[in-house]
Amino acid sequence: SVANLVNKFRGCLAGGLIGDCLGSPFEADNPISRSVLYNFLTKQLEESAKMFQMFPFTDDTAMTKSMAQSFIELKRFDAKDMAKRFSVEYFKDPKRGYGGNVVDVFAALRHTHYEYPYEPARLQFNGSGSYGNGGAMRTSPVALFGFHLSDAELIELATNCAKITHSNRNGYNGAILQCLAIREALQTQSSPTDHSFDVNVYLNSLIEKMQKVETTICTETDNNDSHNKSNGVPETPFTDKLNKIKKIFESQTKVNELSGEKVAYILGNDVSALKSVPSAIYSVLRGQTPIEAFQSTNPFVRTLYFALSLGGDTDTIASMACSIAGALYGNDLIPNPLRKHCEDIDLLIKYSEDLYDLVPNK
Ligand code: 8NA
Ligand code: MG
Ligand code: MG
Ligand code: MG
Repeated sequence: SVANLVNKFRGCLAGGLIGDCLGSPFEADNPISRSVLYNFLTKQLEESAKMFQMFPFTDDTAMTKSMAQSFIELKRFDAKDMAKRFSVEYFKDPKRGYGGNVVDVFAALRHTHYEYPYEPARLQFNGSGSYGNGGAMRTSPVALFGFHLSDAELIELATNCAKITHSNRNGYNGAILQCLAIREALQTQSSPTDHSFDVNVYLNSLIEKMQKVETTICTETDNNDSHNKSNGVPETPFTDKLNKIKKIFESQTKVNELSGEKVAYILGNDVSALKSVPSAIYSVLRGQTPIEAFQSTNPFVRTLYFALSLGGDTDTIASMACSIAGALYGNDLIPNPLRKHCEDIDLLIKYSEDLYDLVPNK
C-alpha cells in the first residue's frame, strides 16, 4: 500500500494542469530567455500577490479532462465514449491550441458518429499515424484509473486510449511511457524529510518495462511495424533515450553541467512524443538536486523550472513532467500560489478524487 495515495492522485492532475497553464506562454520559444523565465516563475510563486493572473489551460488539459470524465462516468474504458468527448469538446472550444493535424481526426469522428473510434487516427499521415505527443500529454487519468492494474493491462489500456488519435508506434508508445512513469511515481515513496528517492531504481524500472514494450511486436493492430524494424530487429527509440538519461545521471557533475538548452539538444523539445516524453522524465529527475539558475529547495518547483527551460513545446513537456512530479511528491508539496494561477484547478482536484474513489482494494 502507498501512504497518502489520494494526495499523490491530486498532485498528479494538479501538476499536469500547472505545467500546461504556466508552460503555454512560452510555447515555441527556442531557446527560452533565462531571465524572462526566472522573473516569470518568481512572480507566479509570489505568496502575497494582490491579484493572481489567471492562465488558461490548453489542449493538453482539455483532453485530460475528457479522459477523466469518461472513466468517472462509465467506470470503465469505452473508446467510442472517449472519442466522442474529445470531438465534442474540440468543437465546443476549438481555440485551445490543438495540434495541426489531430483536428482532422475530431472532424472524421463526428462525421462517422463515433462508430469507428480508431479508424480516423489510422488514416492520418497517409496511414502511418500521428507520432505527436497528443496521446502522451493526456494520459494521466489512465495511470490513475488503472493504478491497480498489472503492467500488461495498464499498457493495453494506455495503448487503446492513445490510438483514438495516435496510431503511430512512437505516438502510442510515448503515451505508454508517460503512463508507466506516472504509475511508477505513484508507487514511489519519496523521503518525508528531504523528498529524495532513488533515481536509479526509478529509471531501471522504466527501462525494463519500456524495453519489453518496444521489443514485443504486435501484428494486426500495428500499421507501422514495418517502418520500425531493421533486419527483423525492432527499433527501441524510447528505451534508447532512457538509457541515455541513465548514463547522464551516473555523474552528478554531468547533470550539473547540462543546461535546459543542452538537454533539449540531446533529448528533444518538440511536439513529437519521442522528443518530449523522455525530456519530461529527465526534468523530474533533474528536480532532485539544486539548480543554480533557480534556487529552490522544492523538487516540484525545480522540475517545473527545468521543464520550462528546455523551451520548444513547453506547455506539454512541463505538463507531463509536473504530472509525474505531482504523483511523486503529492499535492501538499505544490506551492499554493502556482495552483491559484490555473484555470479549473478545483475541477482537476475533484477529478483526481473521483478517480481515487474508483481504485479497488485500497
Ligand atoms: P498532431 O497529431 O496533429 O501532431 C502534431 C504535429 O506533429 C503534426 O501537426 C505534424 O506536424 C507532426 N506529425 C505527427 N505525426 C506525423 C507523421 N507521421 N508525419 C509527419 N509529421 C507528423 O497533434 P498532437 O495532438 O500530437 O499535438 C500535440 C501538440 O500540439 C501539443 O504540444 C499541444 O500543446 C499542441 N501544440 C499546439 C501548438 C499551437 O500553438 N497550436 C503548438 C505546439 C503544440
Ligand atoms: Mg497545449
Ligand atoms: Mg473498444
Ligand atoms: Mg504543447
